[in-house]
Amino acid sequence: MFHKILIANRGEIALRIVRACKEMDIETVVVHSTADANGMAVRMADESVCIGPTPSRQSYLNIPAILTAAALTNADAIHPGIGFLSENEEFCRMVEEHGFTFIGPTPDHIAKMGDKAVAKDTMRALGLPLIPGSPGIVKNAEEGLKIAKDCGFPVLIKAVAGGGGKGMKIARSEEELKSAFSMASTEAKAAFGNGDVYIEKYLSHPRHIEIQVIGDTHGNAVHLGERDCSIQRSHQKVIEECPSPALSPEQRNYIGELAAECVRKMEYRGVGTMEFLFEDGKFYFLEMNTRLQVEHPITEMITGIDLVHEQIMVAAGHPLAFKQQDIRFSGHAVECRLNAEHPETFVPSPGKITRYHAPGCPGVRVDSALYDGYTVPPSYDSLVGKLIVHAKTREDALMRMERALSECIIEGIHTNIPLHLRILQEPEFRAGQYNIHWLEKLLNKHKEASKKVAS
Ligand code: MV4
Repeated sequence: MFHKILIANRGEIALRIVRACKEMDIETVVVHSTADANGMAVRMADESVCIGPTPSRQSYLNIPAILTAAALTNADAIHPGIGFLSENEEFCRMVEEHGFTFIGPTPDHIAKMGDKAVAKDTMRALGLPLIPGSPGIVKNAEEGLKIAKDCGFPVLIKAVAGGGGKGMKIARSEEELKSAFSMASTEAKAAFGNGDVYIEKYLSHPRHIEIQVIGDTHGNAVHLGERDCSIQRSHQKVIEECPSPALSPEQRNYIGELAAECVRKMEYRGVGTMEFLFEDGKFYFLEMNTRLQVEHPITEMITGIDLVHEQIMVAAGHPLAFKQQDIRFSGHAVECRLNAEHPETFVPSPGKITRYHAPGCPGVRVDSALYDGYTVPPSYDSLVGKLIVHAKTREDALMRMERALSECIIEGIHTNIPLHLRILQEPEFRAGQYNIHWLEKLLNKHKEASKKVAS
């Protein structure tokens, strides 16, 4: 087992990993930028190394600085956390080349799943259902028209180099296709330096369902159920829950087993998440994330499995401690992402925390690095914590979430807690009747309503 792990990340996820290491009696080194010198993870780690100034490029993305810190502190392994270098093939390769263990998949799997076309080809070959459309890049509008006619309008023209919703154009008819095709390609060329596009059937009202998987280096792989991540705004998840209110036990087993089978066949090592769109009872593979996810705690709450603990065990060469038949799903979990932002304008709201009180009682978990007197820096993303609840039923979990949110005190900055409370009041949300567009439609409705009041 590792003696010392270096955590190449910051904020709540760095603290999350420090905590898992402490429970495993593994020493921790946290690297940080000058802006994060007072971060909770730095305070809780056994050691910390300042690796550069505030800009991520000069700190959390600074590969030589991170590797040097690992060497100077005699770390055995490096945990990349989420974001930053966590899906960077070159970093993964360099970590291994310098004699450290990368706590995550192999560089080849990072590269394969990081290339959307290769990921789709891999999953197609493994029998996963894909969104109908072009097998690869579409050279021109004429070719695009043929594909659109095959799969039926509306279609989505997607930039190969795009992601997170960037570089996507809808075409609802033959007439629209030509202009949409050239706009998508031109914009992609300008935005990403690569104008290649592909075409897919446009799914107009899907849910975003992701499957948690984990594989070891002994040929074992299991799934840990799904998470419904459809409550999102501008491609940023806001609330996640599991199990999904939209899936039947049969659908859950079907897609879970399929995902686990793919991981087994790929000989994938570590935790991973397979993302799907789910519409009218059908799943469509979107992409695979080769890292831990922000929303991993809700899966931990219903399975009782510590995913960071498992990541470390697998990276150290241990076989999974459980088979698929050992995994039990119990109750319902919900996560509200706590952002330092204005609840209506979403403008980031960094600053000094003048008062902080976290909620408690059974079934309430707070993953946050906030504390009284901490200053939220303006230079990183606005996520400052996650409020997670667990209860026997979805109704009880939503009730508990409302109580916990109301009890949560974070003063000195704006947070999106009022937005969460508003969402929880919505009958459609309480009924589990929502898709990926639901929140943005709700916010637009509120915006229209407040304009009317103002006029
Ligand atoms: C789609 C889609 C509908 N139909 N593809 C957005 C970012 C990228 N991950 C893929 N995305 C989508 N692809 C087809 N053929 C709708 C989306 C989409 C979306 C997907 C998942 C979660 C949130 C989303 C928000 C807007 C659009």
